[in-house]
Amino acid sequence: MKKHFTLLVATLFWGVMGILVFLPPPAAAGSIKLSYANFPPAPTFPCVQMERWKKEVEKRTNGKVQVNTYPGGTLLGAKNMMDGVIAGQADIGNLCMAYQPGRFVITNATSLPLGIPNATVGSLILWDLYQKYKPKSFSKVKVLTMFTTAPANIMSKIPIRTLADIKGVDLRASGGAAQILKAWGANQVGMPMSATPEALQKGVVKGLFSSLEVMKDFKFAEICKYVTLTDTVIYPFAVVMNMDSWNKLPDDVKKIFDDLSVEQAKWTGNYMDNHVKEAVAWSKKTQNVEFIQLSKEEKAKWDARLAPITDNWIKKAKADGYPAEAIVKDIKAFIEKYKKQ
Ligand code: DTR
Repeated sequence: MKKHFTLLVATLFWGVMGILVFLPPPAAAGSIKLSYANFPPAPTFPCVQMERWKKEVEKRTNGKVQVNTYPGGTLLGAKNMMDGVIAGQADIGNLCMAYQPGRFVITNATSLPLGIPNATVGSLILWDLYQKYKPKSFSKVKVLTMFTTAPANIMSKIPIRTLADIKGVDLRASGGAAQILKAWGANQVGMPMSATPEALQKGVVKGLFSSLEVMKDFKFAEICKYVTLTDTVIYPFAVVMNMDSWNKLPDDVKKIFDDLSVEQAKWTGNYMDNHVKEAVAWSKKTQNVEFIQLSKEEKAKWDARLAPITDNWIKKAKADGYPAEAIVKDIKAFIEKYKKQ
């Protein structure tokens, strides 16, 4: 009996040891380290969403993945984000596609004046569009999520109430929004958001065209005492990952990242929409900013100037080999779908 017992214990012992020897070691906390680059300063919305993604990933992987974030262009800047990630200078990067209009033709079509009402709807539309067309411009990276800003408005040092007021005024915008400023007769100056505070300070531009949360996050309300409400176009963003870094991830981590894609898009859109409201209230209350609502007749004139933009885009994109009509039709259909929800 005693002999049998000893044998049993020995068998169990060596059995367990055997299993331990052949099992892969459990992944230690922080065993996968990923760098995540971003171009604007930490308090702005692209970085707020980055920190939220980091927190969710670290939580959902039980700390197996550690994400080290680099805001403010400390690892990669606005214009070399995509190529830097492709080259592996960062594992992950967040880019504003509007800064390279010719590179991201399909996804940048979301910044045509088609009436995207807010960032939540915009972000979901952009993600659907990406999923449907899987543009070649992203073939060298893994796309983790996409999102958009809220619609753009004019923030300026001088009041802009009519098309006559905006004529020839130096205003900053990029990508699709740039064309819109030009159509209204402004002197459009292109630069990433990260370069805008200095340009405003030095007087290189008299204002900018963007979503209004920047009034608070960049303290533009201290300089720009006027906002002309146009609620026109959104700016699309993408979060991309180096393909080798992605391929090296274990399947359970890949699944966690994939499960987060659309959730992160929606979270960011929602954060942006709420934050714009906060920034507007703050600008009115503490900075005495005047919010100018265009009269109906004036607005009709501004809208009429935008009418040819989509048709011109279709012509050009078609000539370049893109299914341009279908893209515009899809964006319009996605707008209706999400507006209803
Ligand atoms: N509207 C785009 C993108 C943008 C909007 N808010 C922020 C904050 C930080 C960086 C970029 C942006 C733009 O004007 O560049």
